[in-house]
Amino acid sequence: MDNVKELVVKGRLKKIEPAVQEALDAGASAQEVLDIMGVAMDEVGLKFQTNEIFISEMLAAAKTMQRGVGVLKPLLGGGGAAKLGKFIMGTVAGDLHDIGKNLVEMMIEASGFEVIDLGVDVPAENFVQALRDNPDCKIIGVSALLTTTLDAMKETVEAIKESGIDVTIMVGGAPVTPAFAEEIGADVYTPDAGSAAEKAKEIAAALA
Ligand code: B1M
Repeated sequence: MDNVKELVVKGRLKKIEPAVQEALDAGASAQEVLDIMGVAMDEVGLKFQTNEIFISEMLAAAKTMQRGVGVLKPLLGGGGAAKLGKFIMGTVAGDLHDIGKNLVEMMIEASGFEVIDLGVDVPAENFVQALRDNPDCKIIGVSALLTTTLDAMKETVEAIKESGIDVTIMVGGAPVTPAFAEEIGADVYTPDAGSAAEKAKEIAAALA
């Protein structure tokens, strides 16, 4: 596990897959390996903040984590046919962070939803258009990782509300708080991928 963490922090892309496999073989659970990679990313964020590393190194760490997550994916998600309906998700305009979004999508998909991924840097109108294109979709997820893109999250929620489309709006991401979610009129805030998937299942059950 220490090796996995160090490889993510240092952005050692080529070495991460065998290291993750080694940690699993040694008895670590997929969730534990995922958690340690999250700890590594926090360390990377701190190093960036204190000018110890450059953006290129932060990007290398992100790519390394993403590749490591690839090894865990079959273990974290049960897969199976989508039974709970569609779930549209994206990261707001101006924001390129997608590791957290991808994890949320992975857990939601594993819970039985068909996930429609809008990607990153998604303008508010594209969220609305995706809902128009998928009128059977009853839940949408909006992610933001920068304090500077919280305004874009607000605009996105407003645009969806103004469209009159009947959909439950879930929001999340590191700078998002329950109070902010309430202030902008989002329906649900969850702090992480696991709780997002749980909440989405609850919503789908209530709508069924
Ligand atoms: Co950026 N970045 N970054 N970055 N980056 C942060 C967020 C930062 C905190 C680093 C720091 O300074 N300490 C800081 C933001 C400061 C702030 O706004 N207060 C920052 C900055 C400043 C920037 C740039 C502006 C740097 C620059 O250019 N000067 C720039 C912005 C680019 C842009 O978006 N326009 C930038 C760029 C990048 C990279 C491209 C290099 C890379 C992203 C690569 C990628 O995503 N493909 C990157 C990275 C990797 C980070 C850190 C280090 C790690 C983010 C991450 O992947 N975490 C990050 C520091 C940190 O987070 N500690 C940082 C792991 C991931 C699993 O967690 O994304 O939080 P997270 O997702 C969680 C929850 O938040 C939640 O569930 C997820 C899983 O449990 N969640 C939801 C997320 N969405 C949800 C939605 C939900 C529910 C839960 O419902 C719908």
